[in-house]
Amino acid sequence: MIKAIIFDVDGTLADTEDAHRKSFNKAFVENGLDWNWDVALYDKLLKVTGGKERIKYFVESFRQGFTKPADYDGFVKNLHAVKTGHYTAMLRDGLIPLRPGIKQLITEAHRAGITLAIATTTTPENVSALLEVGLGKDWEKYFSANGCGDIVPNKKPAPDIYDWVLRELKLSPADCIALEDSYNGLHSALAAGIKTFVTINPYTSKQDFTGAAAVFDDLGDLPRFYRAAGLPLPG
Ligand code: XBP
Ligand code: MG
Repeated sequence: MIKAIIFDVDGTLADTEDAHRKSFNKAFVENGLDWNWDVALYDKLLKVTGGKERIKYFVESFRQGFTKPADYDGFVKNLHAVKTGHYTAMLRDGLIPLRPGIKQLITEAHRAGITLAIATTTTPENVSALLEVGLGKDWEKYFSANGCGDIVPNKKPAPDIYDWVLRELKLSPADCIALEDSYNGLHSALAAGIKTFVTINPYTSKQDFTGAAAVFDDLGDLPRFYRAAGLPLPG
C-alpha cells in the first residue's frame, strides 16, 4: 500500500519552465547582460538543474569569453535572486496554473490520509508562490515535507533531495511513489529507489523515460493514474 506521494514541482505541478526562462532573460537585461535564452537554447540548458548552476553552465558552454567578476559566485547568486523576484511576481499574478488533475490529486490523496511531500530543485520562494496561488494560503497543510533548493549538496539527477524527503518522512522508498516530468527528475527518484511516474511537458516530451513506471501526457484522467499507481482513490 502506497503511504506517500512525492511531487516534483517544475514541469510537474505546473508548466513553469517558460516562465523561468522569461524571468532569467529579464534579470539579464536588468544587469546589462546581452544574454538571451530563447526556447531552443533553454531546452539545452535544462540539462542542468538549478538556476544558479544553469547560469554557470551557460557561461562555461556558451560564453567562454565572458569576463567573470572577482566575486563570481556572488554575481551569479545576485543574478539568480533578481530572476526569482521576476518569477515569483509572475506566479503571484496567477499566470501559471496547476497542471490538469494536480489539485484534485493533492486534495483527494490528503483526505485519504496519504502522506504528501515535495522534492524539487527550485527555491522555497518559488514553491510558496506557486502553491499559495494554486492551493491557497494554507497550502503547507497538505505536505509533510518540503524538500527544495539548496538544502542538499547535489541537485537532480543526484538522489539527494529524494533521500532528504524520505528521511524527513521516516519512510522507505518502497512506501512511496514519485511524480516527475524530466529525465533528470526521473533518475533522481529512481536513484533513491522510488517507483516513479512521469507526466511530460513541451520541454521534456522527447526525453528518455526508460525506468518510469508509466508515462502520461498529464493527470487529466486521474482514475487511470490511480489504477496505474495502485492508489485506492475515487478520482
Ligand atoms: C526544475 C529546475 C529548476 C528550475 C528553475 O526544478 O531545475 O532549476 O528550472 O528554478 P524541478 P530555479 O526539480 O522542480 O523540476 O531557478 O529556482 O532553480
Ligand atoms: Mg521538474
